[in-house]
Amino acid sequence: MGNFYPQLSADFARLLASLAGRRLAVIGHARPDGDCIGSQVALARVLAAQGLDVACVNPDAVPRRLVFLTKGMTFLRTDDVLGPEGDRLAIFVDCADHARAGERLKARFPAPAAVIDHHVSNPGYAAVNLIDSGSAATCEMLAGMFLDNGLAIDAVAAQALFTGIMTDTGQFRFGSASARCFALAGELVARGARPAQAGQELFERESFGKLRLLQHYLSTLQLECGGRACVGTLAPGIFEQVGATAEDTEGLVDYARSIDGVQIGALIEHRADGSVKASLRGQDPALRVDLIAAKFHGGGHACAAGLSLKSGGPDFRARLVAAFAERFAAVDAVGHT
Ligand SMILES: [Mn+2]
Repeated sequence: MGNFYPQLSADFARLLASLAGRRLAVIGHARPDGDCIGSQVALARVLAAQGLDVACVNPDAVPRRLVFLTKGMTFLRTDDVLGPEGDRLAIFVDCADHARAGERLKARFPAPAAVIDHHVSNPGYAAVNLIDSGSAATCEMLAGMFLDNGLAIDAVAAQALFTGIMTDTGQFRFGSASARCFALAGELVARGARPAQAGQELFERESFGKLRLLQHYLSTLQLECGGRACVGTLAPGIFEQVGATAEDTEGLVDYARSIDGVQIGALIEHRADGSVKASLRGQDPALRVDLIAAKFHGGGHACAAGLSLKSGGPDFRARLVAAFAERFAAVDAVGHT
């Protein structure tokens, strides 16, 4: 038994004791990723093994490529919990802020029992706030806390946790992939996680529409800030045009960042209703792309952040590039990167 999270694991044990006999909702964020779904599956299974009535709740559907983690699990949508089914104590996972689960779930569960998350921008909006921005993934935190507390992790939960750590570390490539990540991944494989299955489900089952969306995104890429930033845009209607879905945008922005010399990659998504969404990826944590996102009411991590505006305005791209330039100047001034 390791001692992965001495303080958090003690807090988690107290939380677990306080939940006895309660009905629970394990809530994830909009456009759920591997870490979100993996956290929900694993936490729900461990809580259910304690005899608790648990449902997972998401504002959006489980993405096609993550369905392999959720077989046999109860995943509800926002509408399902607006009535009596929603009389549950809420635990939010991987949600940097309360509204990441959507305004309706936030309103339905105004006073969460707990939040378990690794986003640096998380303000702590629950009664119990288990937050560690030094962790690569919420699944890493959960795996460590389960093991520290001697809680059994079955093969399904192990696969879910492994997948969350794998996806949030970019297949164990990002700077956040610590010795603890690898140690926990080993523990999870020993308990039945199957790396080959996770890799196959996630990366070898692309839709044709996804590749056509990528083709379009690549065709829009432009270098900015003297080649230190690269921005690509998706125009309204592009999803219908190429036969892709909103979840197919996942990973596109990484191509912009992957160019030699580019320190910030961006994906701007314009919608027909005038709203705009942007994903930012930084090469170096010192760039703090979450601070850039925050200028547009967004947030996230030092190397991965996003924002969403009801109305971007015609000059949104220019304003975003200006914010990049400002950030580069600030970072250069203190001698980073
Ligand atoms: Mn995460």
